[in-house]
Amino acid sequence: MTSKVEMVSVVIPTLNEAGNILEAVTTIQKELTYPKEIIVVDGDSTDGTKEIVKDTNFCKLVVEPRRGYGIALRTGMRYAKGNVVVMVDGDGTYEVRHINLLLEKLVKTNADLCMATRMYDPNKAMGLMNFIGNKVITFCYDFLYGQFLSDTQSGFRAISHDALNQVEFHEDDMSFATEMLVLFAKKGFKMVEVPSTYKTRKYGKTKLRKFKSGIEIFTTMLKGFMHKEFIWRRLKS
Ligand SMILES: Nc1nc2c(ncn2[C@@H]2O[C@H](COP(=O)(O)OP(=O)(O)OP(=O)(O)O)[C@@H](O)[C@H]2O)c(=O)[nH]1
Ligand SMILES: [Mg+2]
Repeated sequence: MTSKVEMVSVVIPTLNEAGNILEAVTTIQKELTYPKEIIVVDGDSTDGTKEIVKDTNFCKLVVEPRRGYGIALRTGMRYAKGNVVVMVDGDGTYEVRHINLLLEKLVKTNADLCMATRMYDPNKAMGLMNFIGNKVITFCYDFLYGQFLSDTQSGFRAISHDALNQVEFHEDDMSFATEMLVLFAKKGFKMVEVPSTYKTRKYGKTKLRKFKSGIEIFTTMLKGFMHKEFIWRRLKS
């Protein structure tokens, strides 16, 4: 439940995003109208990302040398002081200008999580394989957990800090995003979406290993489902 945004902690994982990070953080600094802190969790990049972040003078830089998207976000969230945490990639692909829309919807619907969904993006910037994989994962997730989300793999989310404190994460890499939705569904937390747009990467390489991540995401979804009381509750609902 989020009735008010007092302060927003924006947590951004980066690994060699020197050509993307400045635009992302300056846009957030300019557009985000609530009291805020911007925490960049860098995986000890070698392309100058850390130096760019330091030079902004408005970001907090945390260096997390252990590999993994989930590890980076979990580390960053430990530093977050806001009552709302926003997570977003530092690769310039999400429309960070829409950050206030996520926060407004979170409060208006009194939700615990608001995600930017890329499924209504008129530019259709998501690659075909990612789009199909996402659709299959999202269909299975909605079916198993009784939700109506359209883009479970979106990494642009506004989250109640209080809700985050009530769950325990274990996933280290890309399946972290799915683990969050699994744990929130099991707690009965309210999850909503806001349509947003998406852009293709202009600089650097993707860190997503599609096959490995796909297996990990399905394992996470099924592991979460395989608890007797949860299956029973789902069947009764
Ligand atoms: N600190 C840290 N950041 C990471 C790590 N792996 C990925 N990231 C960052 O997490 C975000 C998501 O990774 P991406 O490579 O963009 O993955 P993706 O969004 O699935 O793939 P794209 O289609 O290329 O956008 C990016 O900002 C990465 O720089 C890591 O091991 N450590
Ligand atoms: Mg990305």
